[in-house]
Amino acid sequence: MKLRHGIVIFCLLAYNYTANAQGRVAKFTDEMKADLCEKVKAAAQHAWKGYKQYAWGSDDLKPLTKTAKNWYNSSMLMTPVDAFDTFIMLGLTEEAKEARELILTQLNFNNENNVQVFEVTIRILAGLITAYEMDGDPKFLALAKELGDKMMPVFATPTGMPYRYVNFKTGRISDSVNNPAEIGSLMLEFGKLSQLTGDTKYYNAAKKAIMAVYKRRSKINLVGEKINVRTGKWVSKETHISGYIDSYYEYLYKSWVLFGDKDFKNAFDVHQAAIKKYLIDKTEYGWFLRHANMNTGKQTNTTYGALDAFYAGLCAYSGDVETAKEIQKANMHMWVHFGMEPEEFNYKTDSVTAPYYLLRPENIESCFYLSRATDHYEYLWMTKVMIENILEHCKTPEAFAAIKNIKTMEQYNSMESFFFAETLKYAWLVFAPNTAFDFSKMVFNTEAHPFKIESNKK
Ligand code: DMJ
Repeated sequence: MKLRHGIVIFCLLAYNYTANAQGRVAKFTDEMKADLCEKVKAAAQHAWKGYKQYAWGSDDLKPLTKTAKNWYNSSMLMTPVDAFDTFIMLGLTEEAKEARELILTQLNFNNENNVQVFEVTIRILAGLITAYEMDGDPKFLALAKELGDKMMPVFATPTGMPYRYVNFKTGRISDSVNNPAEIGSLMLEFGKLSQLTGDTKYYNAAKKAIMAVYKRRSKINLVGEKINVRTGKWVSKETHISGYIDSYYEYLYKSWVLFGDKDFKNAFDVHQAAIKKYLIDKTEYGWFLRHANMNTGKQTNTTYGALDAFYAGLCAYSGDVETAKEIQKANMHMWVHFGMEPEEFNYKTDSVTAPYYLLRPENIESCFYLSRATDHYEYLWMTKVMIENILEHCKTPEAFAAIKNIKTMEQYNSMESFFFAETLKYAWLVFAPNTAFDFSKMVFNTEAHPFKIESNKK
């Protein structure tokens, strides 16, 4: 991998913010932590102000045209639902009040939306569950239950694996070619709904679905990228830890933490051993994860990107801190090498294959888990670089915008709700006191909505 001209200076600077002349990581003072917490809070307020002014009641703000965007026919309040618990956590009481009021007065599912079950589950169902657990108003739980019930028809397949879409009005389900991430990443939310309502049907359906993927793993314990939920046959045998598969692994581990069900832990351990054996690619810039054939383990591609960066955090969280550190080295290289992380690049040819940055959280998320697992300042320095880059390049007069091309830093007309739910929350948590999030009491879903770990586990 060759370093580009100009990037070299950036990389040297990047190294300097983590290490002093003796090669030791410089101290990160309490004042610096407090200052960064304030900067992140101000960013959340700024982004919310833009949403309020130009997109109130809609799903998202389009920050460059200052217009509103809805995912479907009717708004699902993606931004307020995703943002609500971040505001509570960051102590933004006024903003939390506004989001709460909007959700409780406007959110309903009496419409004809044809929704993607995975996205609506991780953002809206999870956001409502967390809102209920944090706020206590039973209306949040009633909304969560209504939404869960609307989505239950997708599980009615011969394999138990869900269809991707459901129509709220007709209950019609569609798209039988699904993927491990969208199939598996319903477990925390539907399982939690069972705990809160006392009705086991949600837990059972979601468990049958995620375990149906596990059952169809290859002889070398890897899964493919696409699967037909009617026949149970793999449609794509490409394996990796990126989009379409990523949070399937994350939910196996987190479901073990949340529900104490050993089936999840066993499955996670089996996959983790295979991923380490076949997918990790050790380079001088850190450990990347390759793409391969799920049956042979043979490499098919050496692309890596923003979504893959979550894996360091999952390794740290599940106890494999040494692997996590090496992967985070690669993650940080990816960010610093280009001045901001690309959606995807080829780490062997050093070429960017998708040049945009969508305000994604995964790299910072991994720093959060690693900073807790190691107590090292290094991950605070890394987060400082990333969040300051975001504040510098993505800020608009009204809110924040994604980047269309990280080479030119031209902005793109999108501010995804996960910027509130995850990117800002994880960045703030990295600098906040450890008491702000207690791992023995809470688990984050894949959109960083915290769920309480019940003592009466299933
Ligand atoms: C989020 O919706 C979730 O983190 C999901 O698991 C992956 N994609 C986005 C953030 O990048």
